[in-house]
Amino acid sequence: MSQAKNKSKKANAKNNKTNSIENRIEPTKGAGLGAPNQKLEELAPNVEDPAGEFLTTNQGIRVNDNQNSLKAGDRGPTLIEDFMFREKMTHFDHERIPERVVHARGTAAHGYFQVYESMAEYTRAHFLQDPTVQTPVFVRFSTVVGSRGSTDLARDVRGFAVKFYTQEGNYDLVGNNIPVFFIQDAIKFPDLIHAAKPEPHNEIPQAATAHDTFWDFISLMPESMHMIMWVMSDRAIPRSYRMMEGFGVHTFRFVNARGKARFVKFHWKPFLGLHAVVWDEAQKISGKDPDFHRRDLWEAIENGDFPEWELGVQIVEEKDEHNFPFDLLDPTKIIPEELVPVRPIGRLTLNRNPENFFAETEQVAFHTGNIVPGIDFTNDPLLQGRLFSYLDTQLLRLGGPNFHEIPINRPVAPVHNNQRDGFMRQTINRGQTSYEPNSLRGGCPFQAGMDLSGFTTYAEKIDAQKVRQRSASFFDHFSQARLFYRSQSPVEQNHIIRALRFELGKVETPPIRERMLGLLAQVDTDLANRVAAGLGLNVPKKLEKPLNMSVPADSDPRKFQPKRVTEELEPSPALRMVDNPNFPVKTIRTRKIAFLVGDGFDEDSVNDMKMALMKAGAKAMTVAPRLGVLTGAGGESLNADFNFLTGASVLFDAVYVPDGAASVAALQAEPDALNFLREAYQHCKTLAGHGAGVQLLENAGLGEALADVGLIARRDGDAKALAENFIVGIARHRHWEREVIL
Ligand code: HDE
Repeated sequence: MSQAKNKSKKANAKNNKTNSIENRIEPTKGAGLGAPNQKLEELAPNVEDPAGEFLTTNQGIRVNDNQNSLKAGDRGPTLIEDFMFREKMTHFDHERIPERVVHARGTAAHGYFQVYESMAEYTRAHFLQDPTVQTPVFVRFSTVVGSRGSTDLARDVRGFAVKFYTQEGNYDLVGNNIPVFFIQDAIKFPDLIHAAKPEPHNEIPQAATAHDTFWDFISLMPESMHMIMWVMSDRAIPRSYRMMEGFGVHTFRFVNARGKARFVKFHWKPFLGLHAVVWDEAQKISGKDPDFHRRDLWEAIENGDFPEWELGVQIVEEKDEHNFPFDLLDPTKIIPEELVPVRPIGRLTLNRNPENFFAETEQVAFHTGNIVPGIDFTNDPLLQGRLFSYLDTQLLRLGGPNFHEIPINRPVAPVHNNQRDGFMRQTINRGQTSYEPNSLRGGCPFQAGMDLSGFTTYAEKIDAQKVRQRSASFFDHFSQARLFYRSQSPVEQNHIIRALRFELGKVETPPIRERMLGLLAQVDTDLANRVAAGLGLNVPKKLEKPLNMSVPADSDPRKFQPKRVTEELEPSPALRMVDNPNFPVKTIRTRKIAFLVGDGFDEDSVNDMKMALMKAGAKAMTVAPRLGVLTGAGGESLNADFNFLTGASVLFDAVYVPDGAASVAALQAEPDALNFLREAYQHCKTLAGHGAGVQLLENAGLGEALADVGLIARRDGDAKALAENFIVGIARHRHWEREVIL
């Protein structure tokens, strides 16, 4: 391991010289940047635009009357002859396809990926060779448990699925925003998802794990404990898709042109840093704007604030496979960055929203089996199961074996083979032959040698018996859960505890709660005691022995007990969100700041602050007692973006109350304005008041808190001077010292 460590460190250092974080962090801005996107060009002929066109049937017949069906007399029955009516209604009746069984709720965008420097030493993948090549991508973010119409802010894992349209065919990196998973073997996946989904007898609750069946399953599944720590943390309620990490989760392989293989883990690191909302806020956003994340992504791209991530890799030499205190094939484990650094290798930029949600976002079909030469699988039993599931699920969801012909799924690389026919076949295959070998077409299409990008599987040596077993190296279920918990800041630990109190508090069957406390005690006794205190319970003295967990029939339960690991891993600061050393650059770019205003606002106080925030890349939006045009003290007009019914503090990152006595008086008369301020304060956001605006903060009961770092008041002087401090405050994201730790 130490050699692996040294080597990766060296590689990292070398890379950092050419690509220091300051150089890399400069955002790609503005529409039209980037080389022409080959995938978008390829999609263009499929885009339909009705501008200036006649309404027609699907057969191209122009429609003369789209208001009335054909009837026998104006009060008579509709005639079956009405082909226009029947075609329109039939199409409508068949508009729905099955939603994804998991990850049903999602949103996506186009963009491109560019490698920083050639990775030829590690992989022969074409898209990782040339820093001048921009590879088109389509990226879909999702939640896992909820239905298509559920809220974005559910406590859940987020999917982070990237389809690279490379010159060698499609490569899909179908990841999550959490680097581990609940289970170690794919055969448990249907059980896990059934337990998490709404309960089957009453279909309650939607998009939530806070119910009996989920925790019943988890309490019997100690291997899930590491993942549970992540899902109970703020990682599961991100502020934005643009502010979360992504992970390939499994260990994969890189294979270079000489056939040498190394293990690799993939990471996506967002340029905007890692940020979350608080749970109370998440629940309120779910009511005020269930499309919060979807809207955020869409608007950022429309505004030219292109979301960006850096692709990083952890590379491990094959000879070091067994030198870690965990198994690289176990998807409930991470490789701490302190053991193997993450080397940044390229940048992902999303710069174009889809034209049509259904055609692109809903019909895109990701598959872990879509890989290109230079990348290969490992025997992670979760990955192996996924290799079956994704293709299988597309067949049902997209209606047959030709879903690869749907425009969004088509590679930009040419497709030639002898597969034929099936429902909805689009390709018109010319010629007599549909088999290989053939002489009638000179053997076309040919197989490709490795030098011509022919895919070859890495020849891993396997010499084993067929067994239904799990390796003993998979049986440490708690040490990394502990590592994660102990690596968090106190406020983040508090959030995990409160999340567990919430979730287990919703569980109605007492033994499930108790079993969970027993498992939590294996992770950390302080954690278990604090969760127990919130539930009014005591932590059971001993873990039930042998643990009542899923054990194969005819097996000895004693052989399935979690392994105790005495060697503790050092806390990893890279696992926390607050003050994570990987994200040193604090920015307020793309943050939304609420300006509370009424008629009579002070123009300078509004405009100076607006300018300063805009310069720093944030967006000021006005919230007023009413919609329409407001008039300032000096007669200037200002449009109200929201009133107190359509806007709420949870939809903004910070709040500013500008000067203007009449404006403040109008706000004072609006009880929701004071609630707005109190709620933003409770969620630890930065608030600022200027001139008379300070009075409103005081009237909201925040007077005493004005010394607080996150509350910035100024009765005199200009808004410009105030802005500097305000921006520093917002860049901290939240002022956690305000939070009461219970
Ligand atoms: Fe998935 N997963 N998954 N999953 N998954 C699906 O495929 C599955 C797992 C992930 O935006 C399904 O097209 C099994 C891990 C994402 O369209 C399905 C197992 C990770 C998406 C499926 C897992 C993921 C899916 C449902 C356990 C992170 C959404 C619809 C072995 C590395 C992709 C579909 C999109 C979707 C199966 C576990 C990520 C049923 C059997 C671990 C991001 O095929």
